Amino acid sequence: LHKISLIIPALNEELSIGKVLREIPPIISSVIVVDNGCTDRTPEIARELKATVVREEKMGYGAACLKGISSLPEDTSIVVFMDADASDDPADMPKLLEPILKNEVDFVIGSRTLGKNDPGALPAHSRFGNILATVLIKLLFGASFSDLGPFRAIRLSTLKQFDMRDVDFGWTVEMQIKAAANNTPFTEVPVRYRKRIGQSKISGTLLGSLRAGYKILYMIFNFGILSKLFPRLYR
Ligand SMILES: Nc1nc2c(ncn2[C@@H]2O[C@H](COP(=O)(O)OP(=O)(O)OP(=O)(O)O)[C@@H](O)[C@H]2O)c(=O)[nH]1
Ligand SMILES: [Mg+2]
Repeated sequence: LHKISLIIPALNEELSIGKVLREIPPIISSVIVVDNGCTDRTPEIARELKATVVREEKMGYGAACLKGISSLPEDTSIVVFMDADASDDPADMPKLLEPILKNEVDFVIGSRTLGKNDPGALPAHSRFGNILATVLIKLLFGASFSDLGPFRAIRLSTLKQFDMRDVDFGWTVEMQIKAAANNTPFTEVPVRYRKRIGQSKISGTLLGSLRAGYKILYMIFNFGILSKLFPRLYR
């Protein structure tokens, strides 16, 4: 039987974290909220709702995810990542996990471009960035993705092989590039994307979007070129 753990990186999401945690379906056996330097009530609310709360002082989405991985219950076999801002719909979780539970793949990305989006949930520049990034990944690695969305499920053994490094916005694309480079069996399932609750921090701000976009492209070129030159480093 699989033990499925959920990691939720959170930076000041007190307006949404309660709703997110209340909607988590029973297929998940443990929930870790990574407090990435919150100055609001996010960690208290998460604790009240019986999540395990761990703190990561080093800022950054990837840093928070890495902390979550190092805090997983020992018997975890599958890990799900989901944002804390209520933009991902926890009701999609069984659908997201199904291809792994059926032993068809090791990694599943929740695709927001294949799924239904609430109006304005996925801004035009995010769509554009997704297309650019996924086309480049296809050209450099031959793997077809339709999104770099944060909502995803992966076997823990596979994730450990990836030896994830990026500490900020390159995290999601790093996982996908490594899946492509390692020929990891993966698939995508359509997920719903909702308008986030609370203050937008990346996609809704110009600076945040530019930084994230730059980081994502840097990751793709770095791995895309270096992994071809030094393939052994990437296995
Ligand atoms: N921006 C940011 N988010 C973090 C950090 N650490 C954890 N997070 C959490 O990571 C998730 C994704 O960040 P978001 O700010 O929602 O990023 P986004 O979805 O690209 O853009 P917006 O929803 O428009 O802000 C959220 O649950 C954040 O609370 C961090 O250092 N920076
Ligand atoms: Mg968000």
